[in-house]
Amino acid sequence: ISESEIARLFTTGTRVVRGPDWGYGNQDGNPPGEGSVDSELSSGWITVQWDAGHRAGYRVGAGGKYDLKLVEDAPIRLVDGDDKLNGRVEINHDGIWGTVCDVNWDIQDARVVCRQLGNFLEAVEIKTGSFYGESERPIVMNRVACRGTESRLADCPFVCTSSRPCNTSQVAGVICRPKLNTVRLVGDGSNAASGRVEIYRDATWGTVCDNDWDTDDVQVVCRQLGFSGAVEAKSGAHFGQGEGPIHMERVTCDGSESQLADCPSHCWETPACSHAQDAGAICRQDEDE
Ligand SMILES: [Ca+2]
Ligand SMILES: [Ca+2]
Repeated sequence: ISESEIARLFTTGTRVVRGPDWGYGNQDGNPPGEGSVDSELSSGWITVQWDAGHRAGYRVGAGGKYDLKLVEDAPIRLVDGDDKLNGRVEINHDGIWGTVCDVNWDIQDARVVCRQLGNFLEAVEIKTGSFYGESERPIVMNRVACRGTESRLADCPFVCTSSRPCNTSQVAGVICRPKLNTVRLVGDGSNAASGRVEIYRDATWGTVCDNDWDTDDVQVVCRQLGFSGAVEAKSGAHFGQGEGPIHMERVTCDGSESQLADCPSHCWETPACSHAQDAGAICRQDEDE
């Protein structure tokens, strides 16, 4: 996360938490607790007004030193779909999960939901009329009116159901999907930083053939996923064989591309290889540096 992204996150009023043993060095010696940001980031510093009464300064982000965590405000989730990317929209307000009414529910609203669930997601479709089943939970938002650019569903204008009740058969749902050319690392023995390389294309996840697969290619995959670089390219389905299409073959990254999809490959031809040749990647993690 960059300094400018941190500045965007730690704005005045943002709720923050500090756990036991989180003190970097001897930064303030204060106990764990909750509070809110009292002044915005300047020269790498913010001040926090703690609920316990004390006020303290924190240096955030510089050199990867973090003492604070944002309190996740109004988190959302999709439930009762066939995976985590589709389902009934639920939002947590004051510790209670509630649902959303489908009146005025549209794709602009769904865009905000999918983005809040993950930067790599986009909205495909909205569902209305309690498509994912009725729920016992209270309906807490009605006539949601997102512009589509908000970062959280809670930031969109809406009418409270205390003033405008909504029927339990009118609960809203959403279908999200990964954006085109999103990559992921999966398979046997995989973790966040290593696994079989899969890329999302033609509305489905597919693998990459290991012909010409090398560390220049892995470098690009790792950076696209937010790692600092590559450790090793793996071939021969090292992390197990994938399913579905093989989306790329003879990948020829020079290592400077920002995403795997920018690298030349034989994309006019059906790859002449099998899943026994699925490519893998091992990325560099901080503790390896
Ligand atoms: Ca709307
Ligand atoms: Ca290559």
